[in-house]
Amino acid sequence: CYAATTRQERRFPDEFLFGTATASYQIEGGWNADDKGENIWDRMTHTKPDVIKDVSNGDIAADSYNNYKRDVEMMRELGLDAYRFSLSWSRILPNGLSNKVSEAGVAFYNNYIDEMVKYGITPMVTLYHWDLPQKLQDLGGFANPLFPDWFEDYARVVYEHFGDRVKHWITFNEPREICYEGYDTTTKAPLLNATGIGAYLCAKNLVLAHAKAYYAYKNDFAPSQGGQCGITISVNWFPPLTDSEEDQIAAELYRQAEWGIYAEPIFSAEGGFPKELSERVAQMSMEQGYPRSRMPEFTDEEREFVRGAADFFGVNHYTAFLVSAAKDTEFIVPSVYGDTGAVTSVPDEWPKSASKWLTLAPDSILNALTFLNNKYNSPVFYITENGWSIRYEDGLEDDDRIRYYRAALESVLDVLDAGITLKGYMAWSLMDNFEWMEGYTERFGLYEVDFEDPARTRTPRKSAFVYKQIIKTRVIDHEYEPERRTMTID
Ligand code: PNW
Repeated sequence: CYAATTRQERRFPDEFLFGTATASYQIEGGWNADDKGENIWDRMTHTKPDVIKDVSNGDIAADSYNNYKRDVEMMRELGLDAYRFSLSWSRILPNGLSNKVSEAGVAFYNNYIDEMVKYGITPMVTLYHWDLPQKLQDLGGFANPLFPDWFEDYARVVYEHFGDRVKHWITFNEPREICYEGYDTTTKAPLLNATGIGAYLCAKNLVLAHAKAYYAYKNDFAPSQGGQCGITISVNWFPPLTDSEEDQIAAELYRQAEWGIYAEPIFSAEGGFPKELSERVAQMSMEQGYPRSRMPEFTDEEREFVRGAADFFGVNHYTAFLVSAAKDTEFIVPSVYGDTGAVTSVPDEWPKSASKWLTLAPDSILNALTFLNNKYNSPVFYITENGWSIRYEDGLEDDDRIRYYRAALESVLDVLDAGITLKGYMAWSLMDNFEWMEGYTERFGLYEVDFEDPARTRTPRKSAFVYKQIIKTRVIDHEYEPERRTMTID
């Protein structure tokens, strides 16, 4: 019968959005083009170049500032339904504040968006993907209580200029990487290293900023522009290593610290920070001699304001880790993971990428999305990033990336079969780019970029042909071998 055949074929629905994702600092270059202001990645890479593995930076990157037409041509070659990219705040507002809007900055994004829309590609725009204007960082950045106002002001400028064509808005990309890596440790700009303190402060202001930008859109723009606004959180899968009670508790605390402190205030029924973790931080803070918890509280009004402030949940998903209760591990005190008392491991048999943290874990998309769907009362989901790294030397034959994408997309089909509302999937990334602290040593691109070449020539890898075939046929054919490797626009 027809139903049985379609189930067997496992097709992606026609309205499912297939896309790719990028981020401004990682691809654009043009770091000081026209009147663009300095951001925290410009400052860090220029003043502390050694923190980047290959002592590189994003000054030119893939030079999308000049190559945007080629970028859109690649989207057309792949047959993408959608493209997720981010705006550089200091390109639009050179000083960070909205009293001065850069004409050149706005023109660049207008051109980029127009070129996509011309060919029927749906733009999905992230307002913030880690490149804070330096002037706002000088005032404390996400730790300043005025941060939510600054972000709302910026968001309004953006909706006003681009909202006629952009209907999918993402406020922040990955709060954990912003707050934990940037403020609690030294693994991302601005290297604050305020261990056990920075992440929690930043988390509260970030979700407030998100909610302000969300309601600005909902109340003042959505009625005429008719789009959606959400947030993207990195959610990997964190099962307990064993069934023991202590490993299960450890896994729950670990999930709360990884993504719960950002997701819970927005998507849970109660709002606010996750209960078990906030109780533990309060208790440990007391034992450590602090006069109050290192994790700030929400007032009732703030809690209500943030709760429910999203039209969709964007998930960046890459991998899984097994969690167990720490035994003899010495944690830095205080610290976020010290607060959890949990450690992670990865089985040897999971295939490894070029990135230390990234392995191919079975069924992790289905497991993570099922967990979120049950916990947060079935929101609308988009997978806003998912991808696999190789090394430059690996060239164009990226068979292990193909294996990863096929496994991931089978898991996406499992999610759809389970009745979860997942509306799209963005592969990270359209092309090789500046991989933050790893510089250009790890390559996530469906297209290779030659960073030695002033033209930044882009060449499709084998995986690009495979992804194209899946988008076109809406089916995963595990036997498909692209033969003639010339890209065309179909
Ligand atoms: C994402 N993890 O970061 C970022 O949004 C991208 O800018 C980045 O280039 C991409 O992933 C690849 O690294 C993540 O530990 C980094 O699972 C690490 C994790 C997740 C996301």
